[in-house]
Amino acid sequence: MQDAITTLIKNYDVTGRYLDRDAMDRLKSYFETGTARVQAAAAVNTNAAAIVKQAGSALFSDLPELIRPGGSAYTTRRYAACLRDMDYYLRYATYAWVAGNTDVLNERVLAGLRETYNSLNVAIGPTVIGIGILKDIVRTRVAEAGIENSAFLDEPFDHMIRELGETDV
Ligand SMILES: CCC1=C(C)/C(=C/C2=NC(=C\c3[nH]c(/C=C4\NC(=O)[C@H](C)[C@H]4CC)c(C)c3CCC(=O)O)/C(CCC(=O)O)=C2C)NC1=O
Repeated sequence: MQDAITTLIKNYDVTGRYLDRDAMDRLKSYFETGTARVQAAAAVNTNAAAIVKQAGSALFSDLPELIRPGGSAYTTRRYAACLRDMDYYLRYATYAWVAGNTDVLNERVLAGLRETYNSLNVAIGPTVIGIGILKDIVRTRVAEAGIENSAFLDEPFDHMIRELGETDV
């Protein structure tokens, strides 16, 4: 698992370079957003259950066929698995904010996920929509918590949407 700092150091170490101006700028921007990253994670943390519930309601009201017979969230077991997955996406997004890096998502969330979903007949398109809904709710909540300087918020959600949404893998 990589974070903003280990990734940077690794890149410089590979070529035996001292940290230069560019490295300083990148580190500076990471440290400058550091408090906001942790605050955003804390704001989500205390509201996680409500956020997941709200996102689930929005997803199932946008796509009611998911919870009808034949839908991929039909039956209580699958419904619960879907909300649990949404909770995973949310929790790992907060890790990625703090790490300043999306590597944790590749390693812990996205690896093999598409294959799992395909083999269990879980709809990927609606999952991508669900992650987008989570992103919007989180943005609103973090803004309500008065956290500024939060340009990093969308990044992990966009990363998961991009990786999961790709159709050519
Ligand atoms: C931390 C990383 C991690 C992830 C991401 C993860 C996902 C994950 N979701 C699963 C199932 C599932 N995921 C869903 C999800 C949905 N159904 C829908 O209609 C919606 C579109 C969507 C919710 C947004 C469903 C319904 C299942 C159950 C499928 C089945 O067993 O029939 C499974 C199969 C095993 C299980 O049921 O637990 C995995 C591994 N597991 C992990 O450990």
